[in-house]
Amino acid sequence: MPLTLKRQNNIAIVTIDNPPVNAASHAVRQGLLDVVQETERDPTVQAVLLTCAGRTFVAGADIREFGKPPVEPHLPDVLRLIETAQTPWVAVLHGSVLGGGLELAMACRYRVANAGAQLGLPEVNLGLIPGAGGTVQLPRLVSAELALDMVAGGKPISAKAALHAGLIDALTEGALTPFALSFIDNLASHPVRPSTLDKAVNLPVDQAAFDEKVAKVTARAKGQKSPVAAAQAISKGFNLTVEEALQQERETFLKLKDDPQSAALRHIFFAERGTISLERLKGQKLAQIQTVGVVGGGTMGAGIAAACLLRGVSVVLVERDDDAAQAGFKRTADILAGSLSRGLVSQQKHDKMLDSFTVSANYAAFAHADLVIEAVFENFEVKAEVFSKIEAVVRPDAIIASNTSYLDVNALSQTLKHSSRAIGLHFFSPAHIMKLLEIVVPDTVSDEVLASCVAFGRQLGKICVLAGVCDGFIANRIMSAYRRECEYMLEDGALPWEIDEAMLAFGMPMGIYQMQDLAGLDIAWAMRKRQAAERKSDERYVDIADKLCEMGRFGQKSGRGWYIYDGKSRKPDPEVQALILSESSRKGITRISFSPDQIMSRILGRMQTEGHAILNEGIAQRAEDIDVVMINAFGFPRWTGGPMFMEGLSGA
Ligand code: T1G
Ligand code: NAD
Repeated sequence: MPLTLKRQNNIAIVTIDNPPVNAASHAVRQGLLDVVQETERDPTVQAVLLTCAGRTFVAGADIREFGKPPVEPHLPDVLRLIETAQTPWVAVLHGSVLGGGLELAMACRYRVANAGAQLGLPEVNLGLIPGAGGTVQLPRLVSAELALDMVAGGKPISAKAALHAGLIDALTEGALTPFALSFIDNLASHPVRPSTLDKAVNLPVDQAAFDEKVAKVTARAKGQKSPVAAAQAISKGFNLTVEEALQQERETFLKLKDDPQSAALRHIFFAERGTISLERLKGQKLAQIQTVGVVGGGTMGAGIAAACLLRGVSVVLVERDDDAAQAGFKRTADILAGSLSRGLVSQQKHDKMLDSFTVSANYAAFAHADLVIEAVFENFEVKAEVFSKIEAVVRPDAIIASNTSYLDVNALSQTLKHSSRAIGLHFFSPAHIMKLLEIVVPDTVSDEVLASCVAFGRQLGKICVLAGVCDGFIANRIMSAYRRECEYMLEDGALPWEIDEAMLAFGMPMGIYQMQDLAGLDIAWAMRKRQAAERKSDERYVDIADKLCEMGRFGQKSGRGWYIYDGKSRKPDPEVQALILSESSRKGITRISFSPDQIMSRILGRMQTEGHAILNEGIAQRAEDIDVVMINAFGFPRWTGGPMFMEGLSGA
């Protein structure tokens, strides 16, 4: 039984212990039901103190139970009993008080927390809305505006913000249970407050402003249903009785639970948490990585340096010369200043980061580095020279990594005397924000180095995915494949802005041509030129992108690419259209029109075909990893579950 009940004088202390996150599984619900019935029958119980063992209070309903037939008692039924109990319940909160866990806490008459607690209703991230009363309870404890943000946005708030908002009653930096017991003692001299659902709902301070917030939620949702449903549940709830509002919420919750979007979002929830399960990594001695060296202070080097500093790792950055080193310092410091100005870090933490950050033009600065990551130009010879310079100065046990986007990490490893310490750590731009880290596994890397880099990636808060060595690994290889497919469609009849529109309508954050213009057309051009020698003669090749580069059109940075840029505005360019039409006629292709669905079906088909090739070659461990990569590298819409999950769903 994941729940114990013990008495301390006239206080009943209930402890839930259901690792890893005390999810409100069937056994926990049954246990709570038994306790509320037992304590309601016992007049000697003055109050019930509800706490959890382990690292967190209840972090929600048990998501693993969602795909199965529901088993009684259902959470809302148990919570209503606690809500209306004669004996007041006091919830004692620590860790992640989320979803059904916060609904349980709000069903208690009082809530006390420790300073580190986070409180939220993240159900929208699983394609759901709260299903045990959260949309009705919350706007009775906090303002309508905050309730909308929390339920439709899904982001948790800190215990301090929760105290300020009226969501919790008291906060402690110290030991929680003694604090809660003395809190209960103080209650004795006060009448027990009404239950949460007996409170009047807090109406919007400014209805017009509130409606505007709801409209923004709807616009931002793009194709995802749950945020819109969450906003509707809150706004409609103002004009309903408690019973009507609870029923409305439950109906919406059950409908969304059976919606493919929720199945997709639950798939990704577990896929992102199960990316690395290699036997060879278990029990490996992990290198402690406290100081990281970075070579190259450009777009990626500065981002990687900031990503490390923001997670408390010291950084030494080396550039070609002092001017370039100072430029690298400034790029990184600008990123940290941005985090400070957005209140993501305190002044104290900001200053501490700058104190643990040094730049130099001398490789000897890496003498104490535990890991050195190169992010210099995407050229094999330049990277090989940098690798040998690093190996010449670092400790024998230091790890040497490359942030290359496409190059052969096996060949690069072999340029070292000790190739077992070489690995690929492929960050995505901007490296201090993007959650994904492709860990590229060369044939000769040691298990200890690999395991240490997985741990290091998690230390940086990254979702780590293992990738084998091939051109572009998982993300860029699939991107190259569907980019080729898009170029075939350009010759066959589509236009760049039509393809981008179709991708945006599908839910991608950006079309492929807009994305290329942002990254710069020259990087891919360099890669195509390098690949030219290996290209099969019978392989279809589209020259349009090369011709744009020969015309000096490298994208936003040159004011023209696939689009024409005038300041912030981006417009289709008749010159590009003319080039595309002339290429079709030069190749004798009769152009046809493409509907958005036809465009997306070709792109998805290509992603899935390349995904299968990657799986067959063992470049990716699982199909789920490909979904995790496409969603976290390119913003493939989460509520689809990813290209491989979609194929499973639709057989597309
Ligand atoms: N159910 C089942 N398993 C869960 C779980 C949950 N709610 N939350 C986490 N796990 C597992 C996870 O798969 C992993 O397993 C392990 O716990 C550690 O998780 C009625 C309907 C709590 C902030 O959305 O956000 O309540 O891989 O690696 O980084 O209205 O987990 O070790 O086998 O993520 O420290 C709402 C989801 C549910 C919270 C901890 N609740 N969880 O993060 O560890 S819907 C949520 C999280 C609901 C009600 C509705 C995070 C965390 P394994 P982890 P972490
Ligand atoms: P960049 O041109 O912005 O920066 C490269 C930096 O390396 C420059 O500042 C240059 O001075 C420095 N450099 C070059 N040779 C050096 C040497 N011998 N010693 C020290 N410093 C040297 O390039 P970037 O966009 O940051 O890309 C860097 C690497 O990261 C490339 O391999 C690229 O493929 C890869 N990458 C890029 C992106 C992206 O979106 N830009 C994403 C992932 C990976």
